[in-house]
Amino acid sequence: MQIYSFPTFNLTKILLTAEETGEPYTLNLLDLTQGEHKSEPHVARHPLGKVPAVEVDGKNYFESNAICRFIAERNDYKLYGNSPEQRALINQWADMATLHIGKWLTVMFYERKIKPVFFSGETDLSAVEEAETFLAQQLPPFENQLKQTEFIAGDAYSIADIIAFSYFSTAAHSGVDLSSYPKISQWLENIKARPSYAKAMSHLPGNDIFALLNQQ
Ligand SMILES: N[C@@H](CCC(=O)N[C@@H](CS)C(=O)NCC(=O)O)C(=O)O
Repeated sequence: MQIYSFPTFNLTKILLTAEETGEPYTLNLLDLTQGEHKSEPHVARHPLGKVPAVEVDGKNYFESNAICRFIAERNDYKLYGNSPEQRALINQWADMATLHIGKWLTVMFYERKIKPVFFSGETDLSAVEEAETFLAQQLPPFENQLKQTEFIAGDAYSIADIIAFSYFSTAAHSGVDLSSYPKISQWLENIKARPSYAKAMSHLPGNDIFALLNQQ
């Protein structure tokens, strides 16, 4: 599998899934500052000129969550449950993490970090306030679930954990305080302690998905 991306939390999902399942891959880093993600060859991979995108046997695929499911299915459904019921739970938590919590964590990350650092823009305080309001509603149910099960969709580590983790990994950079969520905080540390995390990060400059951001 050829992966095309610049370092971003959506790439984290794919790298962790590939490392956990044993999917062989080559990471091709695109230079964001040179606009390589908007170049003709990349737009052929991703019609919106976004990252990540992957190529397998001459075919291109985009959308990071869909790619995680694809990798898991190619590897005997590892990280993706043993039954339609298990997959329903995994998809449910992955979608909740993406469409709700992840959406607001992304707003915080964009407004507080990406916009000021890369675009010299001013943080939109009303957008931050809206995101904080929704996160205050949506984080407690996630915390409660982790009080009941070791992983977000049950007793097995799955792509739901990986997808959710990738959004949560932005929190420290956006000033989102998770200290009142001890289960979430511990779950994040446990994922970082897995060998797959260090292996995935070893492919990135600075061994960190956010190294580029911190250099700016
Ligand atoms: N839902 C997409 C999000 C893709 C996306 O927005 N990628 C961002 C980086 S995280 C990007 O390419 N931004 C550059 C741009 O839109 O020009 C996925 O999960 O793959």
